[in-house]
Amino acid sequence: MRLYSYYRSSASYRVRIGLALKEITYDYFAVNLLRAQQKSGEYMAKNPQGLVPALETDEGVLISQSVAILEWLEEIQPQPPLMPRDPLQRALVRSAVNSIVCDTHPLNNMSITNYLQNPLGASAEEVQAWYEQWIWRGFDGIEKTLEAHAGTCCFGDSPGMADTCLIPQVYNALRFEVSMAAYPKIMAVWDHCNSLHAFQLAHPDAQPDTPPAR
Ligand SMILES: N[C@@H](CCC(=O)N[C@@H](CS)C(=O)NCC(=O)O)C(=O)O
Repeated sequence: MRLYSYYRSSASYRVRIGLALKEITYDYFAVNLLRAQQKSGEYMAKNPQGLVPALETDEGVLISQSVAILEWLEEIQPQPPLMPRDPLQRALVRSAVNSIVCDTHPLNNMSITNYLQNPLGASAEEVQAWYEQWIWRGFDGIEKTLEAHAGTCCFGDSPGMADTCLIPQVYNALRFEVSMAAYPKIMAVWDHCNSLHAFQLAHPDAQPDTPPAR
């Protein structure tokens, strides 16, 4: 299969973690967001949503949306599982996932923060305040969830769907210098997950399109 990805895209990072946890090999196809390649005619013909990630199956079918891709991976290759078996636990994991992918990430996506600046005229300080506001609102809830359910990972001691979504969001927060002082549980999960090989393979610093270190 082929993954359309950008090294710093957190939604792509989610899928890379899922693929690495399941040890599924894939071809990496870089889509450079800074050059707006996600809006090119060639890419839009494949993925009319014009976003990364997208996963092309061996049959040539293109799946967009990171969580749809992760759920499909879970269905075609259940081991190791990204979701618990118990229905109530599954609902709790989905709740944490949705908090990140529906309520936090979309508000801080590059196209949103760019729009705040142009045409809306927000200053760099206002954009930073916007960014922090939505990260903190989301992470306040996630921290409480982890207080109740975390082990070394978001839910217990095995990395799963919630970790695939949380770790890229923390990466983004740190990249934009958002204070994480109020979130010791989130940072403990961050530290643990980053010690795992699958998360290291998926990290933005380790992708084929990662620019060489200066
Ligand atoms: N809900 C989508 C979000 C995808 C998304 O927002 N991707 C960003 C990168 S993280 C993107 O392609 N941005 C380019 C743009 O907004 O034009 C998913 O989970 O896959």
